[in-house]
Amino acid sequence: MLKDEDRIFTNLYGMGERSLAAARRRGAWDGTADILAKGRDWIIEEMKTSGLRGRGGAGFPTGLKWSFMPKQSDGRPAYLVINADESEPGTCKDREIMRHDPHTLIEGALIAGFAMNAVAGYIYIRGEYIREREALQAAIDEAYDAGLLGRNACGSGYDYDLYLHHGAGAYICGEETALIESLEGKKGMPRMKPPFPAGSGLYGCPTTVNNVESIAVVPTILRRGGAWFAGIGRPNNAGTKLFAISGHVNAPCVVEEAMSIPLRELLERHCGGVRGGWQNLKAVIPGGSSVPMLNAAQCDEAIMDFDWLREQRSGLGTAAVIVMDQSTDVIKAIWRLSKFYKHESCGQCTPCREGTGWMMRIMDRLVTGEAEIEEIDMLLSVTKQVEGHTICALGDAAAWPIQGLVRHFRDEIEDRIKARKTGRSGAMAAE
Ligand code: L3W
Ligand code: SF4
Repeated sequence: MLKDEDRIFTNLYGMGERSLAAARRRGAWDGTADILAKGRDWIIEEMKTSGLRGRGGAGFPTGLKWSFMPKQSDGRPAYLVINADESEPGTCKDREIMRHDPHTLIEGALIAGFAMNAVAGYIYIRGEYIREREALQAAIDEAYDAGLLGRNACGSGYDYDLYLHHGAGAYICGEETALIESLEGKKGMPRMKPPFPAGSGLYGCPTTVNNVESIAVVPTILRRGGAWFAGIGRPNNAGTKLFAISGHVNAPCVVEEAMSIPLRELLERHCGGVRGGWQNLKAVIPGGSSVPMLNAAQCDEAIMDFDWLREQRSGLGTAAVIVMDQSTDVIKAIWRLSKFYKHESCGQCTPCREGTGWMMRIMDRLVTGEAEIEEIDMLLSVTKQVEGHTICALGDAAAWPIQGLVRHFRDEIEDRIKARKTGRSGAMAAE
């Protein structure tokens, strides 16, 4: 369990003001100039020591990612891009940072930008986050007025501008290269990688894309030391983490906890437990809609971190925990996600464009029980042809939840098909 003194986000619930003065009282912008004075190499090394892994879904080591940025300018400007296009179903953690604690993000953006010698930072916020955009812009304006951003930012001798840009409602713009395309004013379509953004990103220039939470934890890590952050959680799974918990719990919430907290403790300590008690649990999606679900037996043992969940053929993803009790029609839940991915596919690669349609159409038949038993394996085979064969991770994200469904609930799918054939009405009609 995370100790109160180790909490980074002390205004997560908006109990205090979000103004610069209030943020300063909570410890933000304390000694920022001293941190910058320690230099770029020190900052990057300290971030590596902290063990912070990216909080946007992939868990790539943040310090290592920063170290890919060129040390010496080759004439091209460098950029930091902050991914605030929080669109993964179930995920609403970055929203809380932006609307209640925006100065943690802005201070982090300055330090991260400095560490990678960026001339500017861009925060790409999802279009639907209108109030969050207003809160963030007001905080950016305050920071400029106080001399914390802009020319000679924070008295460091370093010039750094921070811009807020809003998206227009496309999930795919949360993929880092689609986001870059969108920032450039083009249609949000992912690029092939490599080159990675550090080599050629925004306007063909060195760019690092980081998630909001990854950047907002940076100032506290550097004030308290990388070793402090690394001491929370398990090796390779360090730090504090925001979990967004929704679904069949008594009190859904966003909460900052220690990485590697057991799932059961997370739900019972912060959410009043599963509706109807732990024994009423059916399945949990532990990391946003893109990762395969856990069944009840796995949930008994579950440790909420990157490595444990990966060993279980699931993932921490964005740490959006979607809880489903025994009343849940899991086939329908995954069918709904299939519709989502089909709708959000940008369509530029064939396995994803066609495969998401195939998967959704078979799911249409499974959810009503109209399918044949053989179609379950046909569906699995389609997921295998999509997985790993696309430009970006959306193809995988569409395939994995279905694979998890079949792995854990094949019996339920078969029962529905058999019930339909024998005329019993166990089947749910698709909406
Ligand atoms: C330089 C190398 N850079 C990797 C960088 C890369 C990126 C980061 C991770 O997908 C996942 C996805 C969603 N040289 C590099 C390198 N990098 N190798 O490291 O890269 P990658 O490709 O592993 O992942 P990704 O494309 O960033 C993200 C999953 O997250 N997801 C959630 C998505 C939704 C949100 C949201 O709503 N906020 O994030 C949930 O699971 O499916 O698997 O920066 O450039 N050799
Ligand atoms: Fe577009 Fe899908 Fe290909 Fe990603 S995997 S680039 S969303 S078609």
